Amino acid sequence: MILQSKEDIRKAVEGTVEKEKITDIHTHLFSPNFGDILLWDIDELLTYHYLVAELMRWTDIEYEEFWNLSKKEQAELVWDELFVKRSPISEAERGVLTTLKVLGVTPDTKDLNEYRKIFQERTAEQQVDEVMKQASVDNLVMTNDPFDEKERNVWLNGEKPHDHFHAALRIDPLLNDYANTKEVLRSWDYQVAEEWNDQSIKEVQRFLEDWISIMNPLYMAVSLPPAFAYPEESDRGRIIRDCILPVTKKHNIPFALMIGVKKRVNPALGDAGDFVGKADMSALENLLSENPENKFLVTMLARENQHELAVLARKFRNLMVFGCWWFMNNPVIINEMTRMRFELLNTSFIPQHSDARVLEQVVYKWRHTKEILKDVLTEKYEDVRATGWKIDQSDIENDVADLFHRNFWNFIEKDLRK
Ligand code: HDL
Ligand code: ZN
Repeated sequence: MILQSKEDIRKAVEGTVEKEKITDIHTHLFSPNFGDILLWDIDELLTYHYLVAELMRWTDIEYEEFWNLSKKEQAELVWDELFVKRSPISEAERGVLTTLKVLGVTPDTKDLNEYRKIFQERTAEQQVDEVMKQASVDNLVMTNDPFDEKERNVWLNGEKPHDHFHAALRIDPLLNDYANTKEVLRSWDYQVAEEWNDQSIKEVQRFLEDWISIMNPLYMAVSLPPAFAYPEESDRGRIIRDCILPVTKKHNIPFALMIGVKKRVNPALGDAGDFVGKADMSALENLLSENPENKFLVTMLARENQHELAVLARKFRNLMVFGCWWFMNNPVIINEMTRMRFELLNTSFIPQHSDARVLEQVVYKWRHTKEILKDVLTEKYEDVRATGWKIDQSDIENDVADLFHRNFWNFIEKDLRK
C-alpha cells in the first residue's frame, strides 16, 4: 500500500518496528540449561555494573565493603540511592523501570520487595520465554568464553544451547593476555612454545579449532583497547595474523572486533571500572584491506570513532558495522549515530545489540532503541517521500527485516573466499 502522508509513514514504521522479530547479535546471556551463569531477576538487574558505577557517585562506601555485601544487600543499596533518594533518570536506571513495566509490573511503589515477589514466582525458562516474547527477540547470540572455568565445564559436560540461542567464541585472554594465557593453554595440553614459532601457531590454531567444533560459534569475538594496532609485532598481532585470520576464514565465520575499551581504569569497581578511548582506525583499515576474504563484525566504543567506522564500511564490503555499544547505548548518541549510519550506509548495517548481562535487560535495551528507530526511520522515509518517491508499506517491512535480522544472517552466510 503506497503511503500518502507522514502520518501514514509513521504508522507503518511503528507497526513494522513493533512486529519484526529481532536477532540480538551480542549478549552475555546463556541458554537456561547452562545453569546459574544465566543472570536474571530484580536483584541482578539492580546490581548491573552500570548501576554500581552510578551508585558509587552518591556513597562513600569502601568498594571492598560493597563487594562483600550479599547480592540482595547490594541491590537494596542501589535501590535506595538511585531510586528512592532521587529520580532514576539515567539510561540504566530508566531501563529497570521500563523492564518492570513491559513485564507487566507497573513500577508505582518504592518497596523493592513488591517487585521481588513477582520474579520469585517464575522459573528461568519461563522468564526467557516471556522476555523474548515481550522484546520480540527470537534469536540471541551469547558470549562464550572457554577461559571461564564455570562456562568451560558446562560445554565440556556436553551441554548445547537451546534453540534460539547461538554461540560466539570469545577470546580476550588469548589476544590481550597471551603472556599468562600460554600457561593455561599448556595446562590444557596445547603445547605452545615460549617463543612464537610454528609449533605455537599450530597449537593455538588447534585450540581455536577444538572450540569451534565444541561451540559451533556464529563468529569469533574480542574486545580491544584504544591502542589496538595492526599489523603489530606483538603477541596479539602475531596471533591475529597467524591464527585468527586463517581459522576464521577457513570456517567462513566473521572475526568480531569491539574496539575502544580501556580496561579497569578503576580496578576496584570490577566490570564497572572500564573506560573508553578513541582508537586509531588504521588497524581496522589494514585488517580489512589485507584480508578481503575474511569477514569482520565491528563496533566501537568512542563517539569520535563512529563516523570513521561508518565511512570505512563504505570502502570495505567485508566490514559489517553493528550496535551502539555500552557508553554509546544512550538515546542522545543512539539517535546521532543511527542517523549518520542511515545517511552513509543506507540500511546496510546492524543498528543495535542489547549487550544484556541480565536476561530482562533485553526488554529495555530494545524498547528504548525501537522508540528512537521509529523516529529516525519515519523522518528518513518522509524525506524521500517528499521528493515524490513512492514508499510502500512493503518497502518498510523489507528494510526493517534487513536491519533486525537479515543483514546479520546474510553476513554470516556470505562467502567472500575465492
Ligand atoms: O566486552 C564486552 O562484551 C562488553 O560489552 C563488556 O561486557 C561490558 O562490561 C558491557 O557489559 N557493556 O555493555
Ligand atoms: Zn558485551
